[in-house]
Amino acid sequence: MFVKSAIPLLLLPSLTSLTLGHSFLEKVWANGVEYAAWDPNAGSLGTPYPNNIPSWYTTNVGGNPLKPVKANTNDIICALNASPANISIPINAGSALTVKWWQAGIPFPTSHWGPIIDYIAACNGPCSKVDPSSLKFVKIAQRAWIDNSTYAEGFWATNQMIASNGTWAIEIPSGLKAGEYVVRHELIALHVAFEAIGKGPYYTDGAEFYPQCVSIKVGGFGTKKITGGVGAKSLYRGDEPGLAINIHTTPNHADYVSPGPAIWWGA
Ligand SMILES: *[C@@H]1O[C@H](CO)[C@@H](O)[C@H](O)[C@H]1NC(C)=O
Ligand SMILES: *[C@@H]1O[C@H](CO)[C@@H](O)[C@H](O)[C@H]1NC(C)=O
Ligand SMILES: CC(=O)N[C@H]1CO[C@H](CO)[C@@H](O)[C@@H]1O
Ligand SMILES: [Cu+2]
Repeated sequence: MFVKSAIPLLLLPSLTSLTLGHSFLEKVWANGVEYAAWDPNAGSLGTPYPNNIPSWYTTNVGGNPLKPVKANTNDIICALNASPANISIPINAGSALTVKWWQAGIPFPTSHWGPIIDYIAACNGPCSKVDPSSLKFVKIAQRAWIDNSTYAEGFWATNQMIASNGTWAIEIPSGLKAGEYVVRHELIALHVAFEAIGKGPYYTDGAEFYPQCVSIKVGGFGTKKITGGVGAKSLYRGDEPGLAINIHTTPNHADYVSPGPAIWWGA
């Protein structure tokens, strides 16, 4: 939220609601096939939501973050006013779903240090028809602090994603049972997470959540069935040690604990 547009807003009357510098998915790859992702900025200017992309619809113009105050609302599930993609893309269990973040010439602001966490939920039928609030997510991957290099806050998963020009590979668990699933991929930025220290759950300020959802279809003969997942509205409160934290005091965060549940046994 610190990033301001350098472009005089008077020159861009139709874009005055955009906060440039935050981000959303530009592309997705699965089984060697490239797919476009949904561009909410184009959507706000009249581009219809396509019926042949796997990333979910959202009205999140500017790719803005959700604050802890939204952690128990529908928006935390798959971004602001999200609804399901019309297709679920084929992918083999055990292979990578690769996503790419990009907006306004950058993947994501480097000042937005924090973890990258991936979840998966079974749709129990076509994901295009699923009620988002019925999805029960399990955590399949997380990466947070990496080392004490580069910044006074250290080098984090978000910095690694930026260094890879916005791309991030999400391994779909091997042996996952055939069916349609929603992958909930999320960046969490901690640069202003200190604002929530001592404020209790669901505070108006603090850590920034950037969820994005992609619908996939797994084939094959896997046997791992997802059990024990939780609704996305129960993932975070905002006052966990990994969310209400001042990361600016040291580049060493080896003791950092990512928020949310433990990694699923099947991942
Ligand atoms: C970074 O960590 C290394 C050990 O991995 C340590 O030797 C070095 O002093 C640390 N640097 C800072 C600035 O804390
Ligand atoms: C980084 O990504 C942008 C947006 O997709 C692309 O135009 C550019 O060519 C990429 N740069 C490199 C070095 O791959
Ligand atoms: C034909 C069809 O079902 N289109 C849907 C595609 O996805 C968007 C976003 O969820 C829906 O609004 C459309 O109804
Ligand atoms: Cu921000």
